[in-house]
Amino acid sequence: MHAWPASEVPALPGKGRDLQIHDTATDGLVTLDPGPVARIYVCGITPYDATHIGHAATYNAFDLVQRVWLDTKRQVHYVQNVTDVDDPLLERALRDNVDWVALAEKETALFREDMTALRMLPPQHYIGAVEAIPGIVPLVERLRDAGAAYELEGDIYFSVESDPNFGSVSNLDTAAMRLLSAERGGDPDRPGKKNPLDPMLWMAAREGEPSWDGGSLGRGRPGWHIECVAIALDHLGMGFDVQGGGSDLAFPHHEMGASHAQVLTGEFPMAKAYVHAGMVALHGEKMSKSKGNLVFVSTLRREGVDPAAIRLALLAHHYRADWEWTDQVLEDALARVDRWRAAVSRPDGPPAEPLVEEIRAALANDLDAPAALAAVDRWAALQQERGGTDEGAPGVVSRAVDALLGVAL
Ligand code: 5CA
Ligand code: ZN
Repeated sequence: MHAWPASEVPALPGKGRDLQIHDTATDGLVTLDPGPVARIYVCGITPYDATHIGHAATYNAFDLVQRVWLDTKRQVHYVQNVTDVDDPLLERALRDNVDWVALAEKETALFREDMTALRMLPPQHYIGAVEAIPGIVPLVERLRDAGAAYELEGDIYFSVESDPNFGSVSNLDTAAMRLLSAERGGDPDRPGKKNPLDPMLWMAAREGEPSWDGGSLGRGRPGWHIECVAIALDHLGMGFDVQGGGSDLAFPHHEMGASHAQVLTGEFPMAKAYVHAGMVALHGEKMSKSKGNLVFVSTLRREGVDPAAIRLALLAHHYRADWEWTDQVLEDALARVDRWRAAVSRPDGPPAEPLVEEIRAALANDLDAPAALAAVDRWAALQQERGGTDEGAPGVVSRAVDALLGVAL
């Protein structure tokens, strides 16, 4: 499917630094050394209630990763999926008595609008689960033929015991994995499974639900984890630089995906870094579609909130932190946009180059956007209090804020 238009990324004087980022698998910072083309896969939305501030915060983190890479004069190959068929989408369509295809299309269209307004860089490949089915079926067949998958009443399950590295992404004990599996789309209590954690690869057609030709698998639809593996391997191959998502994807989604890929290719790991963003809450609870405690980007936009302020509200929190959306967060961001705009709207000002280096250093250090914002705040305050004589400095600052933070002043 088509993604959304790219906003221009201004070129800056000098060159950015290599990105050091937290990897969930090793629970430490890794310095990534991508080749001339950095490769990133970011898990996309399940399109039934998009785009809430939690989604936006997660995509903001991975947009920053790309902006750091682009600033090191690399190209970026970015792939994102859309889980346009899955249980929660079908359940919502049934609840609201709407066609599931129409629901997915509507929410995906809204997501594109929100991403465009927030100046998130688009993926080169934006792939729906449905369109990926022809690539998913042969992978499931291969896993089954290799003895890594088995059938249970027509459904096909992946055997986690077939992967010697199972557990290496999330590093959780069995009890924790079992709990999260039940919470996040798994079915640990289904009788007949070899291991309660085994995830579904292919679900046999159910009465009243959409299904596709699965060749030797029979009619059905794909499981969630194999969807992302098929799309990532097809467009990026093994050993890409970053797989990204919110922290609720570390287990089971990224763990299972890593296992599928390992058994399929015999290679390890699928991604050099597994990077996870913190969860955004509202009224003390994680913003989630199932709970319904959501603030939508599109609602804010309709109310006339400047997308640049929404983006600054996201950037004011470290991507790995869990944080809470409040009116105050938005007010602070609105005030910050005003201060920054006033500061760059003069022909001269304090020197820009040291600030550009500060922003670069902050982002290269595990995407420390709050530190980058603080540096711009200091420059803007200096401009406000004393001004400066460097001709063109405000223009450089404005371009740096755009190129590195995705905020158009
Ligand atoms: N389609 C799958 C991924 S393949 C999925 O998880 N979709 S989603 O719509 O539920 O979430 C999309 C992304 O937003 C995921 O990376 C998820 O971790 C992230 N996300 C969801 N809720 C929040 C939240 N409250 N705070 C931060 N990120 C969130
Ligand atoms: Zn995914």
